[in-house]
Amino acid sequence: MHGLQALARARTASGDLENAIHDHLLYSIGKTTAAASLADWRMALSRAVRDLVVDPWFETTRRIYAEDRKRVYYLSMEFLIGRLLEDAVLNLGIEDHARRAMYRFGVNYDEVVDDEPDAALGNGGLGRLAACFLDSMSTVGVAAYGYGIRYEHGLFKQRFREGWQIEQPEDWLTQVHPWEFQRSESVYPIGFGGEVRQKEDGRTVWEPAETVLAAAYDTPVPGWRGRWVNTLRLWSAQATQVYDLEPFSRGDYLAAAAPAVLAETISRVLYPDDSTPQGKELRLKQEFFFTAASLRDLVRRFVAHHKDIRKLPEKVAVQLNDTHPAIAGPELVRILVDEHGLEFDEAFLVARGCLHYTNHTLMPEALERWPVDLMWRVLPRHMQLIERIDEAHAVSTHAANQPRPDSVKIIDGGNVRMGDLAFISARKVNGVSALHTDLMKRTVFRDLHALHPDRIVNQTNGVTPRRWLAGCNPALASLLTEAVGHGWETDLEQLKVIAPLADDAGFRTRFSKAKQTNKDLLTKYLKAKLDITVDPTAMFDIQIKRIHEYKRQLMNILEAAAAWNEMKRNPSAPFAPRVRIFGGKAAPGYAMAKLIIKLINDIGRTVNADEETRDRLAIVYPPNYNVSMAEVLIPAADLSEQISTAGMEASGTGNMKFAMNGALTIGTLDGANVEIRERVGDENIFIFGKTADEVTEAREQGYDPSAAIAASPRLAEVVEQIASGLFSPEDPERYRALVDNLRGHDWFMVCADFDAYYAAQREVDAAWADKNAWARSAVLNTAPMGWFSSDRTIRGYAKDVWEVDARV
Ligand code: CR1
Repeated sequence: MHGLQALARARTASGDLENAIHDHLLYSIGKTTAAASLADWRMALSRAVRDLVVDPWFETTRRIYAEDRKRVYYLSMEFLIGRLLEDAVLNLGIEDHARRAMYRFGVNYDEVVDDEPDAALGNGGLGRLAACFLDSMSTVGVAAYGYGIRYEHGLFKQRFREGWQIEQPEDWLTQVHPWEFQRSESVYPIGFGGEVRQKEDGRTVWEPAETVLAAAYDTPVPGWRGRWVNTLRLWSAQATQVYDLEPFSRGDYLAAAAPAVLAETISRVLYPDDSTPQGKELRLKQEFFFTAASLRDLVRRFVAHHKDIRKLPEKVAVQLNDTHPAIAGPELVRILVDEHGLEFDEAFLVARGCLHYTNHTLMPEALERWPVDLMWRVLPRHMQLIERIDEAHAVSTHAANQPRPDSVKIIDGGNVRMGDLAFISARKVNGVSALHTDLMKRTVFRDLHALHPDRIVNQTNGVTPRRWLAGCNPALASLLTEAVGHGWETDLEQLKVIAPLADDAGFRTRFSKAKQTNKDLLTKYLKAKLDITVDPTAMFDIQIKRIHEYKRQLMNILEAAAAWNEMKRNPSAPFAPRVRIFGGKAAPGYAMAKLIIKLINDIGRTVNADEETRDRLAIVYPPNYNVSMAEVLIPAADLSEQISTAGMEASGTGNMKFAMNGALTIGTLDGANVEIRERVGDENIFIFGKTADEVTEAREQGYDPSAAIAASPRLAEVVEQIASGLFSPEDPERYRALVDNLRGHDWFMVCADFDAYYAAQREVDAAWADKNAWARSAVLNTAPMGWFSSDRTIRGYAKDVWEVDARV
């Protein structure tokens, strides 16, 4: 049967799916129904669902070739895709049948879905954005490949031991990954080190000292209803030689295996740093490894059907997700010059015609720099070309005698600055929110922007409403479908229709009921998984994201402690009962972030033990926050904490997911919060604190946190309690470094914004007291979220950046 027909049938009848599951269990997994474990059932169901995607996948490929479409290649070190089974079932529209089929086998569908390990091939926002973009490119019909690394170990698992973060290795690939196809024909040798030689015919050749193989594994990415299916191609590192026979025959088995172990190290683990790179040689090798393999692959695909390599930009748009793949500039030039015989100038133009770069952060410590000597050692030919690119750029923008500011140099102070390399190598450079894009022009890229005023564009981030509304929040999704009909899943602007219903008491009640259903589910989840009891009628106040000083989880927990003090002092004060939930991991080497985790847990321990305040305040920090946990937390949130120091959070995407699911935001005017406020209106969001310009100004004027503490008795009290060991009686000195930093430095302005935050939280309490008004605001948060669908974002890239069709 034709694949599309099979898919259509699978949507109308469950019998076929049932047979397919049964056959896979028997013939692919090799188990009988009687002997099958939960994991076996999951494999069988996953395989049966994957089968339904394969024909539409080939169909999509045929169309792309037939129409000779320009393709997008999204190069990203991270794809935080999470679980795939439930998402595929949702996208294909076969959930009822999948449920029924499993039920007939006597198996609980929800347990099967829950058995899947998260594919945690990313750290946070940047990686999750890439995953949302894959979903949207398949849904709006952009011909695309995602290219990344098939890490054997994704982001570490977080445990708490006495409240301290402990990292444990993640091992999602110890089980078969049922979604991927190994492509043994797509294997490329990737070189490192060695020498560059000038041939007699004038050609330059790079002779690497070491070679590792990049082997392709493909995962199909079905869009809505399987009408379009793109590919996520992840590269796994393999040794050119599995065994070194000489030491093996001597009986030295370790030495015999060593080359393979070393080679495979390249795709072994994801670096667990978010926004703060470590300049490790292995990381540089990872970056070059997947970038070079991806470029080799896309050039091969192009030349198979087109004669003139100079026409590459007509058919190829490469997106560099941050600077991690920025070596693509020199590598593409190298391919064009050394392998295709183009002159440097022309090669650079062709390369630049294909490349685009997204910047995700302005923090100076987050901009990648590689020492020049390391680069010469690992990538000698690329280093030559980087010098050439730097020089050519200087010549084209500055007269010979005109001084060139350091800020427009790629090589500076013994380092290669990857942001500048990416900027100079790219046709378009984009920021991820309006504010961030504006700040890019005014700060990090000010001088480059002046030289190339048309290059920077904005593409505000978005999130896929399939996973982050339809999938994770069935209660709200069905209410929305009743109100506006189907169609909002792929056209989120349709939700605007519910705005007037905010004034309809019946609708508000149903909206609140959906929220309560999700809060009850979260309550059960916390009880079942962590044995934590919370009151589902309390306000669920949630901050989930990586732990970072600029994200200010510290300010959140300080405010919780100040509220607790006030409750004790003034028992009749009108505090709304709250469950304050934290979730997130700290980079293993980030000592201050780990201390903040411990502080949250210490304050939680003290506050949760207090009988006097138990009915109004609980602090909960479930360990190992990941995509699957977010899918339970976000639909259950009443209040979304987006409280970064203004100017520091490039966009945020959690903020969008919360608002979409009807949570109200308390936040600063940072990143995409600004655009959320524009849409939900001032009266449906709690904005506080310094603006980005005010933060800069305060720093310039020599901000002194001790003055801010002195001016705020509540803050002073909490800081003193922490300093004196109230929350850590077994080790009163524990928070010395944290307190010293707050009193003496406080770069992220926790003290400066504290009182404003405290006041905003009391406004939240007051608003919570009027359940009707709160529900109204919640509806008015969901209604205008069309702008934050990643479909909108992808259409923007397709039009303004890639110049490709978006059409299924
Ligand atoms: C930013 O911190 C943004 C995501 C996706 C993060 C966050 O504000 O939403 O990117 N940056 O654009 C990042 O991970 C390496 O930098």
